[in-house]
Amino acid sequence: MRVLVKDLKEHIGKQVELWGFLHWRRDLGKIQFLLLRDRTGIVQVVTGGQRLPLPESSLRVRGVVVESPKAPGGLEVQAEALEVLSPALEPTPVEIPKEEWRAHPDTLLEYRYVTLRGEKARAPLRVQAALVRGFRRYLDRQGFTEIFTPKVVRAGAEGGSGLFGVDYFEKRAYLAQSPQLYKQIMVGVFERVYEVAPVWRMEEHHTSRHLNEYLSLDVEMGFIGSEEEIMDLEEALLQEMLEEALTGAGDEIRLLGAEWPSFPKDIPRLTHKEARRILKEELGYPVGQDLSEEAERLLGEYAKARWGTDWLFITKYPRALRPFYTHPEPDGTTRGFDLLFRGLEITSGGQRIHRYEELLESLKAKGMDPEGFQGYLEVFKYGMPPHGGFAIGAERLTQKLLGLPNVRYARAFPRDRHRLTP
Ligand code: AMO
Repeated sequence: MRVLVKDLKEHIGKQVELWGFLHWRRDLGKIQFLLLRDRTGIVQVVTGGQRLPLPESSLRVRGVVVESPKAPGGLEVQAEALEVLSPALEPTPVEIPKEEWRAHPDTLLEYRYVTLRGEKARAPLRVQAALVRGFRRYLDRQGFTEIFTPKVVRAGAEGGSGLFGVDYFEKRAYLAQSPQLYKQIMVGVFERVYEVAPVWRMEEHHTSRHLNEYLSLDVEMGFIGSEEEIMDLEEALLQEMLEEALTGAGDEIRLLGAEWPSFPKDIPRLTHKEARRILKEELGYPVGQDLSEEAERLLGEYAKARWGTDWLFITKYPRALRPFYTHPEPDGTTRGFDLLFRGLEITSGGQRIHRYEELLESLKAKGMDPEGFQGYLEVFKYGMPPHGGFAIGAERLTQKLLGLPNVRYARAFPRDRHRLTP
C-alpha cells in the first residue's frame, strides 16, 4: 500500500510502498542505509546488496515498517524492493542535509532549484502558503471578493520607489508596483476586495529586507468611518493568518525554532508625532521627519518593553510622507498608518481620498500629472464611498515570524539588484 512518511506509524509490521527522494545515503558494504524524503517527512530505509544512486534521485521503495529506536522518528523501513525512478546525474552543488543553512547565502540562492528541497529551506514557503490561506479564508468570510488586476500598467501608484519599464507594443508601460489604484476602483464594484499577487519595485536597496519582486497581500474596504476600522480589520485578519500557520505548518515552524509572537490584538496605536517624541525624548535618538529603519527597530523594542507586544501601529503620518491618494487631515497629517512587527514595517495602509476634487488637488500638490491617472480619476465622479485598506508584505511577515536572517529566504526565487536567475 502506498503511504506517506507521516503516516508510517500506523503501519508498523506491515508492508508499505513509499515514493520520494534519496535524502542521504550510507553504504556499509553488505547493508545500505538511506533516508527517504517525501513531502511529509523523512524516514530511514535499510536495504542490502544495492548500489544506491546519488542523493536527490527519486525512488520507489517497498518494504516492511519496523520500530527502530535509533532511527530518526523511531521507525525504519526494511526494503524488499527499491526502484530508481529517476537517478540524480551529478552530486548536488550543496550537500542538502548537511550544509543546508550553513552554506554561503549566495550559494544557497544560486542553486535554489535544488537547495529548496532541504527541509529548512522549504519550510518558510510552507508557512507562507498557510498564512496566505488564512488571509483568503478570513476575508472570504467577511464578504470580500478576490480580484485580479493588471500587472502591466500605464503609471506608478506609489511614487518614490522606481518602476520597471516594459515595452508594450508602441507604448511605454511598467510593471505594477502595487494594485493600489485598481483595488480602489474595485471598491466601487464589490465594496470589499483583496488580492494576492506579486509587485515590482526598482529599488536599489541591497538589504536583508528588500526584494525587487515581492508578494503583496492587498485589502481594500468601502463604507468606513475612519482608518481605525481598517486597523481593527488587520488585527483580526492577522490573528487568523497566524492560527492557520500554526495548524497548517506547525511542523515547519517548530523545525525552524521560531518564537511565536504575542497575540495581534489591541495593538498599540501611536501617532507619528508621538513616536517621534518618544524616540527623541525617551530613547535619545535623533529623528528626522521620516522614521529610519533604525528608528523603527527602536520603536519595536519600545513596544515590547512597554506593552509586551511584538506589534505597533504608527498612525497619522505627515502628508509629505504618504502617497497622493492618502486621506489628509486638516492639521497636515493624514489617515495613513504603518504596522511594525518586531521593529520592521510589514504593512502600509490608511483611509483614502474619495472625492474627485480633493484627489485632483492632491495629485497636483505632489507635482504629479493627472493625465497619467485618467481611468482612475474618472471613477471618483461616480459616488466612490469613503474607503481604505492596506498591504502586507508577505515575505517580510514570514521573515520576521520565523526569525529568518534574510527576506530572500521567504521567497522561492528572489529577485534582487544582482539576481535574475534561477
Ligand atoms: P508600501 O509601498 O508601503 O504600500 O508597501 C506595502 C508593504 O509591502 C512591503 N514592501 C516590501 N517587501 C519587500 N521588499 C520591498 N522592496 C518592499 N517594499 C514594500 C512592506 C510594506 O509595508 N499601496 C500601499 C499599500 C496600501 O496603502 O494599501 C503600498 O504598496 O511590508
